[in-house]
Amino acid sequence: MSEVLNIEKIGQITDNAISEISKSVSKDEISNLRVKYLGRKGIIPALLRSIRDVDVVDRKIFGQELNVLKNNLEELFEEKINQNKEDLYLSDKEKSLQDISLPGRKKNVGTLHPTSRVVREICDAFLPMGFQVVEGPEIELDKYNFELLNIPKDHPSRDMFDTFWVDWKNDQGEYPLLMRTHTSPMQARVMETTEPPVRVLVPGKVFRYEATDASHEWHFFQVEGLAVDRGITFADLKGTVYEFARTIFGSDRKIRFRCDYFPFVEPGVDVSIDCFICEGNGCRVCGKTGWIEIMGAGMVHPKVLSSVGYDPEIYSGFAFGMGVERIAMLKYGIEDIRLFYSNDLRFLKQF
Ligand code: FA5
Repeated sequence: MSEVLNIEKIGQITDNAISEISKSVSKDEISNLRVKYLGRKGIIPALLRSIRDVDVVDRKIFGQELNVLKNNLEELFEEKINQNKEDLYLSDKEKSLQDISLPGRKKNVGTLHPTSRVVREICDAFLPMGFQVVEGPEIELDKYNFELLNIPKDHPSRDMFDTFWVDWKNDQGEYPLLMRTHTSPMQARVMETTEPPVRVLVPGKVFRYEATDASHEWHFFQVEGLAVDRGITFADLKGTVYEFARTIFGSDRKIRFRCDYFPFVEPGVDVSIDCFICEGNGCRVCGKTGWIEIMGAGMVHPKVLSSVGYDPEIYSGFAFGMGVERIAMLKYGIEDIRLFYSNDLRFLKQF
């Protein structure tokens, strides 16, 4: 057996290394020890080089022993550093500069975005009335956004829903994909795959090619509602909307139903709440009308029911689509819708 390398020597080096590493406390000590044992000119590489002086028969066993030792030491250094990372990474000088009497660093905890908060509040208001929440795609087919909702190509009401189109042609040379302009396409998608009774709520983002002002954004959230069954009437729609408005705004707010036109309902209405800023007198937020429109609604058009395979002689239903930011504005007294997506932390932190 060689004078240079023997089992006792490896054992001794192992003991020394373990004891020195476990006693080390600072970043400097650890890195000096790593150089001492594992550095290019360190003890372990030197021993590995000296294997060539060992008898051929013993070479293999020493090689294995040294490699095990090398791996063990690497693991030990790793563990030591992880044990108390912060402490070890501070040099002695850095530690002497630490002032332990300073107050701790505050962790930044995020809050829910006001839109997410209000989407949840809206869903919570409808769940006790038996509605289920479902979601749909933001990039939608023309078929669902328009055609199945009784808005054929070249129908003038498409102008109300100008939007962004995806630059992709199908085999017929058409551009059928768009950023959905409302959550109503989910009416058709749900009815296509479900037998009545249906009672769903669809929160989601919508997009319009629209100039922005205090109450208009080009991207905003809607929550769609749809209920279809035998014998559903306009009174059910009114009762549901009143119940929702009372839960969200309390019983003091005034609610206004007015006739409106949407090709996928008949009759159609828009629902407004009295303006929280001017208390109905007229201001820039309500466009000097005293009312803020929060949703479109109506009885599902018989053509829409037929287009998804429901018999309008048997089934009827109501639908509504509300603007989430408008509800949040009314609920929290926010005067400009553009604040929602301007990423100003002073605004967002209030929620
Ligand atoms: C619709 O989007 C219809 N799909 C609603 C509907 C559903 C009617 C089911 C009938 C049956 P409208 O474009 O009016 O309708 O939008 C609905 C609500 O979204 C409005 O009442 C308003 O609260 C909100 N909204 C509309 N445009 C904007 C906008 N540019 N910025 C912010 N909120 C908007």
